[in-house]
Amino acid sequence: MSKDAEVERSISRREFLGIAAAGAGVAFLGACGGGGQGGGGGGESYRLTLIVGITGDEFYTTMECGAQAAAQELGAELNVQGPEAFSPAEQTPILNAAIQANPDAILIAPTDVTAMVAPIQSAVNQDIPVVLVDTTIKKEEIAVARISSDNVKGGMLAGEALAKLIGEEGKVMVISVTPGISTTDQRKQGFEEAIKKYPDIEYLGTEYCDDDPVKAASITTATLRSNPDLKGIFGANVFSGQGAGSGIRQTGKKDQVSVVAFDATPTQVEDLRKGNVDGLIAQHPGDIGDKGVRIAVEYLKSGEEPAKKQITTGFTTATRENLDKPEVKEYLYKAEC
Ligand code: T6T
Repeated sequence: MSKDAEVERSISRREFLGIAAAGAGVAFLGACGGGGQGGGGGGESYRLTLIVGITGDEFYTTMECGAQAAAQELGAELNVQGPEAFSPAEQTPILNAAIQANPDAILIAPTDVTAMVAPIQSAVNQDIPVVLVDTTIKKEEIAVARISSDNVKGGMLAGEALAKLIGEEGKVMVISVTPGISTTDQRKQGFEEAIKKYPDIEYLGTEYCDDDPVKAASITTATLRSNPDLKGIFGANVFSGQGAGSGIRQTGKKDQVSVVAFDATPTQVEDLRKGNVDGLIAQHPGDIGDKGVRIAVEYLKSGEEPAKKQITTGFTTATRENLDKPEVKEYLYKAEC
């Protein structure tokens, strides 16, 4: 199928996800063997629930793989759920239902720093320990711990990488999801701090795609129409980055515009190979999931919170040059476990 046909055929993300989620709903769980039940590691089989930020996102699929493997090893049972859109309105009823099921602990990636405080507080009020994975809330002290990347640092890494790619001069922009998501807001902050050092870089600001790659692609093509001399784009997460990549593909401007994006899904890796994207900041979602389960089980066993409540996981920068190196491949995201 030609690229243009591929682009023309693109359907709205929600439509795509409606289809995918129907299949993925099954695949999502299936992808990771549907709950540990391993029975190893100390006899007590805790029931854990992981609520991701959005389904159909390989960042969270990879996180689930790490979490399921740890649950298997520790003999815990892990069920995974998530909303079809990265929104507190869709995530809250899922959390409320999970609380009703009274699991031993909940791991959650809150979809908004403010709106998810009260729903998470109600879990804590019912003595269900909560571990925050990836994103956080304003009142994070109510959680046992938080495991995430250092997103400000990640944004600075992206800013430095993009500045180098464009020769430290020219117009750049950021495409992010929506204000109020702790991770992508921190990446934007880090990126802005990094490029401030370069007097010849003109920052056009941030546009939001509501986690829709089709919208991110049209933001890219529209910005290129109004700024035909655009030189760089930072995509703050999977769908912002995938959209920037397809926008560059659609306009054929890959030799003019450099794109650095957060995350490393199979689609993003393909765009990197083809030159529509020039650098990826891969997080380690498998480690976030693994550590989240271990901390939850340890807390259930001992009642002790970890010494440090903020546990920070690493990054791996992927380029066309190092993409096939084993130490990079290891951190590319999975579509299934
Ligand atoms: O970038 C990740 C995650 O860290 C962020 O909180 C939300 O977006 C992703 O899931 C990727 O789509």
